[in-house]
Amino acid sequence: EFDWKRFFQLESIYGWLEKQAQDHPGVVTVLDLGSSTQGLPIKGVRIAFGLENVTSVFVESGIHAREWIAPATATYFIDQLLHATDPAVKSLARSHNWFIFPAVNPDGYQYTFNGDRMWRKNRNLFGICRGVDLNRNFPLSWNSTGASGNPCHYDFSGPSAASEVETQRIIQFLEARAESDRVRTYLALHSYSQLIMFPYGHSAERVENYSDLKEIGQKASDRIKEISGRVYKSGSIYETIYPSSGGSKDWAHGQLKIPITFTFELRGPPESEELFILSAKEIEPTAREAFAAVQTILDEAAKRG
Ligand code: 0X9
Ligand code: ZN
Repeated sequence: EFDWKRFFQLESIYGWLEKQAQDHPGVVTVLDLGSSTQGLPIKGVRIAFGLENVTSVFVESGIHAREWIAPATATYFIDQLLHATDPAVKSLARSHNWFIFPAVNPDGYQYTFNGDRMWRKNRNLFGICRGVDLNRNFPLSWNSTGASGNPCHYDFSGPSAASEVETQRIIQFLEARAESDRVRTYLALHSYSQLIMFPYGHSAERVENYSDLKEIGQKASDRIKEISGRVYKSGSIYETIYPSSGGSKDWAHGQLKIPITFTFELRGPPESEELFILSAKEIEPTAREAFAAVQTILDEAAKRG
């Protein structure tokens, strides 16, 4: 049985996605972005209740393998959008189309269960070391800052921009669908640090809608504070966490021109513990506050047109 009381492996997540499609015919479609480096599908769902003229939200989750709270939160989002009885959530679900991909780095995710719990990158082989940090591999100011050229490092940006098939799958999908499906929001889920961040990561340059994103991010943080008392800091990636290039949101915003782009750094465990290993008890409260933040982001974005 699938729930939010423990962490699930890739197969269980994919099985649960298929079940949602069976249970909600005409609303949920399972999509596959294509095969990973090691031949696993990159599955997600499209949720569309069939209203005309809606814009779409794209949720990318699990690009970093060890951040297990991200796929768990993404499936929580799907569950809420399909099953919530709260009228505000029902109306939010219907007023957008949703593309939600819980585990865009399936090789890495699987490897954190059967190899190394602390694995971050994909599993592509480069001589004696493995893995490209997919969140350094996107083709906007690729490899300019906060990324390594060494395949043995945790933040290896890859041999070239968009060298990795996982990166290419996301890019191809969005290049094909962003216009036609009117994707106006791109959300990425990570852990840990309790941050709500927007572009850019590669430079201090302010995006054209900086003040909107700053205000929207602040409202989302305020909302989380109300819900759980947790403090999430908000600001641009560059000014909030650390400079980094080749991130998916920088590309989605700077290249694809998706206006509303946020990266969530979700909860981590207490500082004394291994920082990516969050107790399963934290899944529900973390996902709940993150979903409330998503509601706020979309409500606030709608107000601003
Ligand atoms: O370093 C990262 O990629 C992210 N932090 S994490 O601890 N989850 O690894 C920060 C991502 C910042 N986002 C972009 N550079 N787009
Ligand atoms: Zn991450």
